[in-house]
Amino acid sequence: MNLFEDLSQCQARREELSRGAVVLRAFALPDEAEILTALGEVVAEAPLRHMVTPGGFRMSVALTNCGSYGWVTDHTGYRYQPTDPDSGKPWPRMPDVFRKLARDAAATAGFENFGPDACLVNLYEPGARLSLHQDKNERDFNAPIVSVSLGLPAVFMWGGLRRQERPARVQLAHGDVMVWGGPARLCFHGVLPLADGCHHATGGRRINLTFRKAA
Ligand code: MD6
Ligand code: FE
Repeated sequence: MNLFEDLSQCQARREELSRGAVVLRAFALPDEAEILTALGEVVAEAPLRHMVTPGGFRMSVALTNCGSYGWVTDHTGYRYQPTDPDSGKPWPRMPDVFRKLARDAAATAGFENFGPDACLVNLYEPGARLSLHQDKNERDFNAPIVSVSLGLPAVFMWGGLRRQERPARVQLAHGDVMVWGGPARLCFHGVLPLADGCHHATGGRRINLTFRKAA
């Protein structure tokens, strides 16, 4: 048997959650080291911080951004902006390894030519969660969303187009990439409270990179 012959075993497994929503298992693993190095540089320039929702709640998830636009929230609302509200400076540029990963994942899921201009970096510590929501601050909904999971596994809630639909629970592990677009672009989604654990890449935390075409 030739161990190097069967390429199919290297290919990320592809799971379709609903029409337009695909999980690419382990898709980011080949780029793990490069991603973590680039992430360290982004976070050094624009530190992770807890933002406040328009309703006045401090988010349990800490966040930062890279790319031309960053997603922010404060008492006035949710929006994308070209500068970091803490420093007043532009967000760090999007590392090439991020841009390429997002483009390749989108294409593998059936969305060609994805050109993200915003990458939201989310840090989950144990207990951090994200309640069910739709991503609808972007200007047009033709582009998909690409979401990369790193570190501790999380339970992702994948719902429908109406909040009332009971969401499916999907485990997302280190290196998994989830892509949603087309008929799934406005589906409700969220993350259950992160469980304690220890991961070789991130310690006791989960990091999520979410790529969007914001403008
Ligand atoms: C995640 N994040 O962290 C998914 N959406 O796995 C999101 O869905 C998200 O963190 C809109 C705004 C901020 C987010
Ligand atoms: Fe979201």
